[in-house]
Amino acid sequence: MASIIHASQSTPKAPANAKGAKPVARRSGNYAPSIWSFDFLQSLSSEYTGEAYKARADTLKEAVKILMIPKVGNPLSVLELVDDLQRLGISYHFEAEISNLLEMIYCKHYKSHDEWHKMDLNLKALGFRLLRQRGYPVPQDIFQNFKDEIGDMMGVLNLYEASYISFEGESILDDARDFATKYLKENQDKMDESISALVSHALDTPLHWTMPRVEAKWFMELYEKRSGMNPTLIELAKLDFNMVQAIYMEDLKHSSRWWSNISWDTKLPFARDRLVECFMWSVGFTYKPQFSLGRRNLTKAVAMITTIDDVYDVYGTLDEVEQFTDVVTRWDVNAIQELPDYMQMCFLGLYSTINEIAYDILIESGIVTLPYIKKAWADLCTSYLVEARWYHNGYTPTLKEYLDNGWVSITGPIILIHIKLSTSITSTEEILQWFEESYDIVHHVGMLVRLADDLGTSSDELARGDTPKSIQCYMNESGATEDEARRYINMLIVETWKKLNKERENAKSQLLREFIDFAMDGVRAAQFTYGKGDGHGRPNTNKSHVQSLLLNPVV
Ligand code: LA6
Ligand code: MN
Ligand code: MN
Ligand code: MN
Ligand code: MN
Repeated sequence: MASIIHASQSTPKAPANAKGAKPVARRSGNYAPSIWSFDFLQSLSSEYTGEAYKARADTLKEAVKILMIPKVGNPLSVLELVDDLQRLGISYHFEAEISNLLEMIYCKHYKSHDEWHKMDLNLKALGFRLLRQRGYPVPQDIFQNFKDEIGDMMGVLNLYEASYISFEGESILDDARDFATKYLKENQDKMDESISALVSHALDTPLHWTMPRVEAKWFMELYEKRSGMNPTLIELAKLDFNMVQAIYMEDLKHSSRWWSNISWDTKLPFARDRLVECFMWSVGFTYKPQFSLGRRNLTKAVAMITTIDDVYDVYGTLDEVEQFTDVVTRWDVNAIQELPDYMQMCFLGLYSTINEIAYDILIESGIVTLPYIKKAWADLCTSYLVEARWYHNGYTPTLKEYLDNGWVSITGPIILIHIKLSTSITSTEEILQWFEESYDIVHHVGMLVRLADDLGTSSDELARGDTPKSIQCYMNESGATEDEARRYINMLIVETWKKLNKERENAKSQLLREFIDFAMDGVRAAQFTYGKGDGHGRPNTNKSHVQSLLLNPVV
């Protein structure tokens, strides 16, 4: 394992090591600087803020509610409208209307097996996906004879998309996914251009795994060119995208002021400076305009996580990270003088920011949440320490050992706790109930984000010296090649999604369903961030998406 060792003279002051003698040998991340300056971020502004835009958007929404939704007739056009609204990123304005439409469609066409033979594969598959995504119990048996029902390409494409909303053990859907994937790949040269664009897009990432904002941006362009497209919908979609983007800009500017004030980018130069990339995560988890507080708090959390992760993985000595874990676990500001200089800044920055987040939540909801948040940080640091010990002892864990810790160390739990507490809480009892009900969901999300992160980051991590990740643990215990290990990890991702899908169907309360929707969006953000490499650590990987989602309005 090649690791790049640097002496510490580039830091502001070499931290004293235990014996106070020779300089401490430290690894380096060799991270590229941020590509987004403070001044640039503060200069962002959008024209889409005034009353005139809001009034126009309201008019368009009314037109959709009054003139469009009540007029759709047959089941296919109802489902296509719902699908279009979702893909255009505006379905959240019509939740009640969509619920009514789907309830009607479900009762009439999907509830009773006797109705199924009247539908073609396309209608079955589109309805299956839209209904199951919202928790309706449509069984996989609807596709019992799918191979005899292959007709047009749209049917196969919708079957492909539907097959991702599967549960464990549903072999018809596994077959359907394999079949449709192969069929679409093999027939791509025989399709119309418009369908071929949809198919390539779907084969790259199925809809169920796609970040809603990314899909909206992509789909608007396609929809606009479609014959029979609705001008009201496209105008609303564009306007809404731009108005929501204006809110993101304010959230981002706010976050960037905090990041500049805390000064970690200059005072802790060994760590990644990735404020905008951290903000992208927050949009991934909560894209809806009303969740500004959630996005702002989450951005702070992710930025601090990114730096502290580098302390454990790259910069800190084992003694130092043992000590840091202890101080965070005790949440003891009085212990700060015991820490090396650079860790004093880490701890006090963390301590102040977390206390402030808890304070903001207290103002907003009247509820004391600090005990839960600081416990989450203690758990995170403890999981980081486990990995640091493995690394320093040259130990390769089994895949199971690794993942039992890795779902925590990837920050699934801590991020979801910040989201839950920053979005919708009404009482302490509700928080306690949430902890109980959400444990499995949080576990699955942590696993998925961990596996996606390992696929995208472990090559760089190993090169700089880091604990073996899931791919290497699996190779070590099974003798598999890296390719085989990556395929195995991808299979685990499909299987873990199935568990998460089941949780969505099983969720009894509206609050839990809303939480799972955040959680799934977070997994989508992870698959997006790491789909083409390390989109969090290497700033150019997702630069064009930052521009397209956060900076440039749609025209
Ligand atoms: C991952 O970096 C990192 F810094 C994150 C902030 C992960 C983001 C996950 C979220 C927000 P790295 P490691 C859910 O790949 O060391 O270094 O755990 O993480 O593999
Ligand atoms: Mn900077
Ligand atoms: Mn790391
Ligand atoms: Mn780490
Ligand atoms: Mn990683």
